Amino acid sequence: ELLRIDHVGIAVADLDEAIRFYGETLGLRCVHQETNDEQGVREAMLAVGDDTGPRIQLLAPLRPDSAIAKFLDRSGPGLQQLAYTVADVEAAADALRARGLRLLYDTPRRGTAGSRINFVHPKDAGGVLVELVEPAGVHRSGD
Ligand code: V0V
Repeated sequence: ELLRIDHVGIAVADLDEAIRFYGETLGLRCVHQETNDEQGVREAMLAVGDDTGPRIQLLAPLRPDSAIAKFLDRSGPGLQQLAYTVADVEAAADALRARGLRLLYDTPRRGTAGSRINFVHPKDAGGVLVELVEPAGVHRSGD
C-alpha cells in the first residue's frame, strides 16, 4: 500500500532562512514553494542529489494557532512528519482505519502541488506523525 517515502517534513520558524541554510550548508535545492492556507503553512520542497528519492519539506507557520506553530512551541524546530506516497489516499486511509488507527481527516485534504493528503495520529503510529500523499495526476477511478 505504501509505495515509497515521499518526503520528510521539518518544522522551521523562518522559511527563507531555512531554505538558505539547507542550500548553503547541505547543498539541497529548493524546487517548489507554496502557501497552504488550510494547513496554516508556508512550505518549500527541497531536492536531494539527483532528486530521484524522497524530498525534504520545510514547514513554517502562517498563524500562531497552526499545527506547525504548536509544534515549534512544544518541541522547537526539527522533524515533524514522515510522508509516504500512496496510489489512492482514500483506500490507504480506509485500510489503516480498518487496522484500528485514527486518521486525522474523514476525507482527504489538499497538500503540496495539488496532492491529496491525510495523516495518522502520532499516538497511533509510535510517536510519528505519518502523512499519506496521493500525488496529483495519478489515475483515480470515479473521477
Ligand atoms: C503532536 N504530537 C506529535 C506531533 N504533534 N508527536 C509526533 N509528531 C508530531 N508532529 C504529540 C504531542 O506531543 C502530544 O503528545 C500528542 O501528540 C497530542 O498532542 P495534542 O496537543 O493533542 O495535539 P496537537 O494540537 O499538537 O496536534 C497534533 C496533530 C496536529 C498531529 C493532531 O499537528 C495535526 O493536525 N497535524 C496534521 C496537520 C499538519 O501537521 N499540518 C502541517 C503540515 P503528549 O504530550 O500527549 O504525549 S502541512 C503538510 O504536510 C502539507 C501541506 C503537505 O505535506 O503537503
